[in-house]
Amino acid sequence: MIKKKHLQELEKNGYFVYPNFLTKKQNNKLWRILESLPKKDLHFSYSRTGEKVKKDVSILAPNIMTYSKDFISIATNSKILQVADDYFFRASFNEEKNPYQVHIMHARKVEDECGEQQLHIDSRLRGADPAYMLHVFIYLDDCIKPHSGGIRLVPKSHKLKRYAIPSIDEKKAKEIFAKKGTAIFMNSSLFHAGSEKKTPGTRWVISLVYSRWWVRQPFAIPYFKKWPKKLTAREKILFGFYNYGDASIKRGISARGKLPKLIPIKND
Ligand SMILES: O=C(O)CCC(=O)C(=O)O
Ligand SMILES: [Fe+2]
Repeated sequence: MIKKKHLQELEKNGYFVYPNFLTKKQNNKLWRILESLPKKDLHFSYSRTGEKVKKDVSILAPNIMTYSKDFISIATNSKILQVADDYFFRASFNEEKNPYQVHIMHARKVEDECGEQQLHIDSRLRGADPAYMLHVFIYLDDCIKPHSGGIRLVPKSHKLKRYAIPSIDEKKAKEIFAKKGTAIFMNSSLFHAGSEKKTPGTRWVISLVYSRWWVRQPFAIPYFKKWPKKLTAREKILFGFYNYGDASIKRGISARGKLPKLIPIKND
């Protein structure tokens, strides 16, 4: 169960770690689906140097919710929505009944050896207030010791009005050692990075990101043609189906209801 202390940690430190978010069975199923994706659907990147050296290759599986309803269930899981409600209803407007959407959902694999990433933020907005993006990383492989490719984070850096500076921030970075099935909830303005991997085998992580409804999704999720199931109304809301002007006109309904009065619920 998500507790108040988790939400407080997210606010104060910019993250919290939630062990056993997935059962072993769920974890292994998701892992197997990812491993069986056709090579043509994967993106290979050479993180540091741009050169094709084995040590730096990482593999990205984009838009994984289109592969299996199991990924849809993760993205719409009540444990996550409980956190997202708390996170996004803050500083939203009275008229906004659904203030957030799935922003992006992908999985990243590093295998055997891979170099570390540099500390970065994916939200692009440093110290964003109100927070407008929320990351949920889910380990699908154990990262319980150094060099297994865990994620490192700089606690409290979500409040800084600057980007990461390696010479200052690397020494404050904390690597998250945890078993597979663990979820790391993170304010997307927190400095973080994948760490170096030297152990044999895979390290898959799901990156599931939510944003306020008015942020442009990097992939226009409602326009995907292939879904593994018919989406429920609630799932459509969460995947941002009503956040596109033209889509809502076609359906004869208004995307967001009345335009909000420009007064936030709370003055924070
Ligand atoms: O794979 C990881 O450990 C983190 C990935 C990440 O933060 C990113 O690619 O933006
Ligand atoms: Fe990142």
